[in-house]
Amino acid sequence: MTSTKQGRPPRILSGIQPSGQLHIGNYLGALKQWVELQTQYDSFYCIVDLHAITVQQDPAALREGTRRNAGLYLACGLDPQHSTVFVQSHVPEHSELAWILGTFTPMGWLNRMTQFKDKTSKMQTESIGSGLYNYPILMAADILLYQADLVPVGDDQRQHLELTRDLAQRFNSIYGDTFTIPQTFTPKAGARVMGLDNPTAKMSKSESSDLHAINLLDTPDRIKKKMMRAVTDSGSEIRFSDLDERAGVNNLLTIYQAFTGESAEVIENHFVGKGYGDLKKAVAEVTVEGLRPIQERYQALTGEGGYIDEVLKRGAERAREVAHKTLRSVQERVGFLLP
Ligand code: ATP
Ligand code: LTN
Repeated sequence: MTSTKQGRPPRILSGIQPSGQLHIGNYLGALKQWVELQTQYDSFYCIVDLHAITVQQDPAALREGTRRNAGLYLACGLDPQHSTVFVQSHVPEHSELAWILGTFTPMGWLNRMTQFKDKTSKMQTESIGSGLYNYPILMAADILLYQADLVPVGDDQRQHLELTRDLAQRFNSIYGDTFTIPQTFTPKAGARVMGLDNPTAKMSKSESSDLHAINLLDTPDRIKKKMMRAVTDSGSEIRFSDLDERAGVNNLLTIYQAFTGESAEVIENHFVGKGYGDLKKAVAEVTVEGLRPIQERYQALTGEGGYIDEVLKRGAERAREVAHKTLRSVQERVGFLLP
């Protein structure tokens, strides 16, 4: 690990909501990079339950989703020796810093957030919770509390990261150097995996259609069935493309590339003279093989009673140490009388 100007190893923070089943978009866009980066950074990876409740959750399902996310983080390869894995609500500093940052956030900045617009486009204005509107502020608090240098996320989070940087800069310019300005890290392949049933919309946990997403715990049979029914087009050419009408085939090729790590050229050559059926079969195969070790580790981990809870407990303790230090310095700078 190299060290930063503060004389400590560079840090990472990222998180995923426990709002449903994790899918290959979450894996290829985020988790896979987390695992690859964990040995080079002091890494903090959280399960963002405070974010999840910005839309209504069933309490039992939320608890179960939180444990399942933790198990999947570990099964994907996060190693508690290298990574601090914790639940966001176990570290109350997140909510406290979010409140303070909110007082520095112009509504104009929040009004520009496209994720908020997308998520609320079909809701009645009166029923939209203010937590959903303030969501990016809590995300900024998550990142800034740990003085993260790097935030590995999928493409859809770029705008939230920009707001985080703007907020940090605004605070620093008023009160002096307080927060590290974080960089965004997105993968070359897999930063934006699209829905199999609708390749013009990103794959998402909250989409209810059964054919929309490949979940990390789907059986090989289900993966094959979903892939074979993925939307393509009426053409026959198997090439990467940014045309909307080619989005289905492009998405399948992207998934193939993210799992195999092969170049676009090698992949296109591989599929010369083949049809969409062959492509779907090949993508299903690399997906099944890519998820197999994760599923095996997940079964083993969840069989070890208490292991996941123990990792989360230790993770929260370590996270709190770091988070508390930043919060204290913020409270001091804004002029709170410290107890
Ligand atoms: P929800 O539908 O509940 O809002 P989501 O599936 O979009 O959830 P998040 O918890 O919002 O997932 O995202 C967690 C991480 O996974 C983020 O880094 C996000 O950028 C990444 N991610 C989510 N969906 C995709 C996708 N389709 N392709 C690539 N990365 C994705
Ligand atoms: N908003 C993110 C999840 C998230 C996050 C974070 C990601 C919450 N806090 C901090 C990176 C860093 C999303 O993917 N919807």
